Amino acid sequence: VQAQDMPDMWTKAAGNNTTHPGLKWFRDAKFGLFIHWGLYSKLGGRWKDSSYYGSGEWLMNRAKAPAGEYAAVAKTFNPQGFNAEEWAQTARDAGVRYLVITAKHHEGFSMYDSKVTDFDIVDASPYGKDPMKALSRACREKGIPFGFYYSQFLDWHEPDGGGNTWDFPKDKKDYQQYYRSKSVPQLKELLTNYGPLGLVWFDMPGGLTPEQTRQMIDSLRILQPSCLFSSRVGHNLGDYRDFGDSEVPPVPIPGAWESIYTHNDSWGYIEHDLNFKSPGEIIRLLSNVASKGGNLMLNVGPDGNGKWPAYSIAYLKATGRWLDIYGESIYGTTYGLIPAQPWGVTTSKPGKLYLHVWEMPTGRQLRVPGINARVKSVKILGSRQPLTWKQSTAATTIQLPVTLPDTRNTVLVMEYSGTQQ
Ligand code: FHN
Repeated sequence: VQAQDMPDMWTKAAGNNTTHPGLKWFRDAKFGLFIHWGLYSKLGGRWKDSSYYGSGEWLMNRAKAPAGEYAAVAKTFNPQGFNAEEWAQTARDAGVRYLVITAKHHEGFSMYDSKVTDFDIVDASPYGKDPMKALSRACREKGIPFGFYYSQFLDWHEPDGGGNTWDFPKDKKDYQQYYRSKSVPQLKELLTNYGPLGLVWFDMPGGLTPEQTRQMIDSLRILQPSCLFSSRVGHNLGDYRDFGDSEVPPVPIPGAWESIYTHNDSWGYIEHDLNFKSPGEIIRLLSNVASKGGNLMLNVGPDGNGKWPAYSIAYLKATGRWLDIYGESIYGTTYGLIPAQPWGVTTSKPGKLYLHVWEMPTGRQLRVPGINARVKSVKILGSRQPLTWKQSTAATTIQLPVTLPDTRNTVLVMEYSGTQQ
């Protein structure tokens, strides 16, 4: 199936701002780290006597916790184990090329020092420090573009915020007032107090017309013209496109876009969720998304003490070790030139086709159809040993060795000259 045969929902332009200065780094980055961290991280999926699985950050909503009672959790939120340098180092070891963290999720609690409200980690919690200052600095020192997730409409703590109808009746809500008094001023704080941001990751738009959304964007844009805004700002006004959660488009998509997955079954920390994707699953997911031309942003959920699940640390570092060898086939690439094959997927750079071999093909004969150019060499990345191949008009067939260095994904680079279709 080719892109032109797919319905609009997949192929619609990825954001409408193709000249934005941030798009270059974003498109080359390919792998981002998402972090959901808030009061829900301390609760870990438990409210009173009930335990919830999945979407830990939705706990307040799922338990219909009264806003006042839920807010009291802040008084015991004291993530002494948080260490910004350690987080940034793990991100580096994982090979991610940007990091996005929740400044405020739907629960309404600000994980940074906000002057707009007292319901924030500095004023309402014994922790009393701004972890976002430390993290933005640590990321900058390690050369990792840093961004904030911000829930601009859903805010279950505020009577005028979107979503909380169990405490605050819907017909009494003034969404405009909410934007004026909290969202927009907070977004301005985030764009002012944390140095240059790579992006702002908006989520779950609502309550604004296209014109109002445009005005909001304009008022924020002047603070940091190089900062990207995600498509969930609403009304197709973002700079790049985010697909739905855990969604990869079935065909290559041009432009700048992102697939978003979480490491286990929840965005926020859930104590009893150990369903972590293995390094092999992450590596194949990353290469699959890259083979369609997009970025993968993978989420981890640190706990209420500021520690990442041990599995997330171990598996992300294992992914980073794979990237140390095969990163050339991910970073700075675009979608592969041929569709997915029984053996795996492809990514490309000018004059190079990267063959991501997930499965040993029958007879160790790797068939690459449709290369309309002269193949010059085929090698396994990380090895100097050239492989033998035979090219015909229909396909190039490569003879693979008996064992491949990495059974999860061994990448071959095929260099060619002349035109490619
Ligand atoms: O409701 C949120 C959810 O909690 C999480 O933050 C995800 C991440 O993409 N975004 C929303 C659902 O799409």
